[in-house]
Amino acid sequence: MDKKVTIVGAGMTGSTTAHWLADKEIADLVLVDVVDGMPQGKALDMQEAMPIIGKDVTITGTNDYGPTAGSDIIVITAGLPRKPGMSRDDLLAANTAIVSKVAEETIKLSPDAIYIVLTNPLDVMTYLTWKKTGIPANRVIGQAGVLDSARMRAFVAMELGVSVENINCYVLGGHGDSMVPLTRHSNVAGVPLNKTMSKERLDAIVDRTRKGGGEIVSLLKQGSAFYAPAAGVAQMAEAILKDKQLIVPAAVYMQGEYGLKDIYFGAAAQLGANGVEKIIEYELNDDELAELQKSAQGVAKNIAALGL
Ligand code: TXD
Repeated sequence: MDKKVTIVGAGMTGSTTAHWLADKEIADLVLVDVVDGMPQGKALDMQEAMPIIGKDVTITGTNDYGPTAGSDIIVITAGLPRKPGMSRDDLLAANTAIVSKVAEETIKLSPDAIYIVLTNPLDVMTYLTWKKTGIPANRVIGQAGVLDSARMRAFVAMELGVSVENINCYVLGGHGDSMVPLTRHSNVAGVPLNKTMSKERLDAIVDRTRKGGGEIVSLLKQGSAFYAPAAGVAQMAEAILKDKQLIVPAAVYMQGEYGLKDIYFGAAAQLGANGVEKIIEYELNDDELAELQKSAQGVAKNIAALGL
């Protein structure tokens, strides 16, 4: 393949991202991890699955960065996941050290790469990656909104018994409990969401969406969600590699949208060969805007704590 995607952190989300991407047959894959033998073992196992699913993808596992050289996309999932009872912000200190190193090492060998960050706390780690790589902000994107919106879409589909393909939901804001599901802009085959169910049911879906990550963490008891987050990364990587100009909610660098500046934050972003090609700004009412700004304050506080 003439495209290469590197995934740093070959744990649950990293290896599952490789799995979804291999199935799309759009790039060769490199899995990097600090654990001796683990990325090599997972890569080889996945490589051996390729004849079965009929995909000509080369998957390499490594503990050093050499094989990552010339990557088109670098996905960062390296870091600690949440344990039950932890918030995403509790991961800040440990993951700052890990993500800084990963960003600094990878950019040396792949100066033209576009970064997709997954490590939590997501908005802050995306900002950190942008700073540590020193590349233009359009080439650093955080994955959260695709996942949060997909959770909401899944819950709406379960409620209404309608195909997930008919359901459009948009969750903006920081990737935390203050995220902002935009119910007014969400719809089922064009019908506004609030016309499809009672306010009570819709409120319950909004609440479940906000707590969606925690629901999985408490069920799994160790680690956090991985199938859906990884599917989100794979969709974003595909949009970039194929220059699809696909609009998805993602953590992007805000330059005045919704009155926000100098933070990475969840907004609708058009993804193409240059990474973030455009940010789409919705018309929000005063309540929606206030919720977004409140969410932004939490992210800004953590970004300030990085002391960059
Ligand atoms: O939507 C989202 N953004 C998220 C984010 C959804 C799910 C998980 N989210 C976060 O991603 C989670 O809170 C964590 O911060 C990361 C990774 O979660 P994952 O579930 O994949 O964690 P694992 O299975 O522990 O994998 C992390 C791997 C593990 O194998 C470590 O050995 C490795 O990261 N690791 C490193 N790899 C390379 N280099 C360094 N320095 C390193 N340090 C740890």
